[in-house]
Amino acid sequence: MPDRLQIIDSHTEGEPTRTVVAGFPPLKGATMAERRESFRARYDHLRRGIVKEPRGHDAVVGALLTPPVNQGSDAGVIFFNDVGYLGMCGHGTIGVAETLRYLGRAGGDTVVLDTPVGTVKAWFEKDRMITIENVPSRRLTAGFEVEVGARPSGFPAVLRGDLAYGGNGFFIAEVPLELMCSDRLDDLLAYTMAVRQAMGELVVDGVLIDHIELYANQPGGARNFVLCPGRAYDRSPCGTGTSAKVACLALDGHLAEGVVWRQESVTGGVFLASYRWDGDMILPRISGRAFVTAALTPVFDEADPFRYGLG
Ligand code: PYC
Repeated sequence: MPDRLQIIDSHTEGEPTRTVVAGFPPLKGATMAERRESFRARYDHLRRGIVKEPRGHDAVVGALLTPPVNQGSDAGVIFFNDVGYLGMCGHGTIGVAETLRYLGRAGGDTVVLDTPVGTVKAWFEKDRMITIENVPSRRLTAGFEVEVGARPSGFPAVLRGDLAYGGNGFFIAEVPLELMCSDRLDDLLAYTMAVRQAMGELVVDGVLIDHIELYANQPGGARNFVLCPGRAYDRSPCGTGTSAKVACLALDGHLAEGVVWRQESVTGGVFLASYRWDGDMILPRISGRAFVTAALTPVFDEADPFRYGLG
C-alpha cells in the first residue's frame, strides 16, 4: 500500500479535479472498465482518502492516470468522486489535459485519453481554452415525467424532460429562469435531491440515471444546475451533462451541426458546446478553461483513523 501519492489539483470553470499523477498501485485489466473494477475492488479506501473529507470535500472529482489501453492514446483515466466512480467526466478531462500540460507531459497540441466508456480527445486552443470531443452521446427517453413531493417554494410539482447519456446518465428538465440563480443554490440542491429520490434507482438501456440537470433557456444557450451522484452539485456546467443536452438538441432539430451552444452554470462557469455527426452517432465537443491550483503529496499516516476519509 502506498503511503504517498503525487497529486495535481485544478479547477475547470470552478469545478475541482484532483489528478493522481504518480504513486498509485498498478491496476489489473486490459480495458479501462476492467481497471476501474480493479480500483473499486482493491483500492476503494484510496478513492475515499483522496476525495473525501478531511483531505477533500464532496465536490472534488478524482482522476487516476494509468497507462493507455489503446494504441495512439496518451494515457488512461478513471474518474471518481466521494460516492463512487464515473464513466466519463467532461470538466475532469479538461482538467487532466491542463494538468498534463502543466507537467510538460502533454507532448503536442492534443491529448488522447482512454476512459472506461471510450476514448476522448482534448486539444489546446488559444486563450487557454481546451476543447474535448466526447464519447457518442444520445437520448434514452423523451418525455420522462417525475412527480416531486415536498419541495422549495416556486419549484414545479411535476418535472418532464429527457433521459440522456453523455458519458454519464442524466435526467434533463427545464425550470423557469428566475429559479436558476446563485441565490437559490440551497433550494436547487434540495429540489434536485427530491427529484432523484422520487425517481428511485433508474437504469435505462444499461445507463444509470444518477445526475439531475435542470436548465433554463437564455439567448444562445442555457443556464444549468447539475446534481452529481451524492450530495454535491457541479460548479461547472458539467461536460457530460452538456453533451447529453447537446445530443437532445440535435435530435430535436434545435441545434445544427457545428453551431455553438453556450452552457452556463448557475455559479457562472461557461462551456461552449457543439457537435458533429459521425455516421449516426452524435459526438459533442465541449470547450472550457482549467487552471492548476495546487501540487500535493498527501500522506496516509497509519495512526490516523480518518486517513481514508470520513464516513
Ligand atoms: O463535467 O462531466 C462532468 C462532470 C460530471 C460530474 C462532475 N462533472
